[in-house]
Amino acid sequence: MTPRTALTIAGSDSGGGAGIQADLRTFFAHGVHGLVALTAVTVQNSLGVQGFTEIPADVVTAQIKAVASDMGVNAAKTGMLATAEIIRAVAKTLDEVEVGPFVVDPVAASMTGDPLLREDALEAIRTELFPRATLITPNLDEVRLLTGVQVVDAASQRAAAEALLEFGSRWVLVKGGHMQGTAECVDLLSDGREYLELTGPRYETENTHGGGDTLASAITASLAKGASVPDAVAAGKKFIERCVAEGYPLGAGVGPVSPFWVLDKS
Ligand code: PXL
Repeated sequence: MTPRTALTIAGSDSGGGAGIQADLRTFFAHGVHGLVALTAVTVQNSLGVQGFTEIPADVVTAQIKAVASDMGVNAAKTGMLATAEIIRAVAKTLDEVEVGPFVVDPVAASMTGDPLLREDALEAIRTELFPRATLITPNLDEVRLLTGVQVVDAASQRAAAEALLEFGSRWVLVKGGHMQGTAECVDLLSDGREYLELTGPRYETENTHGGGDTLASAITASLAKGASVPDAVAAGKKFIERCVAEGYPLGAGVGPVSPFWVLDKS
């Protein structure tokens, strides 16, 4: 049996916790074959990102076309895109090939605060990628960078969702995990008609590296298998909760979230 496929258009994390490494193991954990268009190579460990080198935009395009034309892509996601040139190349390529539902995780910086995007590139994410996206999945720092809205409560979270939908995605998931002083993590999913609150536990852990990537790729994997956006997001939230609960220390800084619990199932 040929499995479903999902494509990640993202960067490599030498520490193996985030980026394509997180995406591929999340696809695997969902029984989905992972495809990759590599955008950048980061040099990093648990203490931070020492630097990155981007892949030439035409090579990013060629990777997407190679897999889409031959193997087929049932769903795709973007993570670290590094430059405005790569973002424009991805947008143009997605108009030319079929990739199914398309999730944009607007990665701007690492958990340690190191930039993963050149400065002029945020505007390109808003104008080139959001209008093509089935779903966008910003955290609260990215919401502030993209809209200027500072989310502090349910009302500002809803205002942020409305502002983000103006950029043209079908759905937005405003992730509440970074909200201060809340006992639970409340994410808001909306297509402008429905506003769905997803509430889950907040775990006391330092080891959350790769959490955003893992959630976006879990959602993408479910979409590749034919789930609706609300079902894929609900399943993705359950998956990331377990991965956060089981994150482990590795190195002196921030350890990764862990999908190892799926091994218990076999
Ligand atoms: O979690 C965001 C992210 C995405 N992609 C790469 C990263 C990180 C965070 O460090 O390194 C390659």
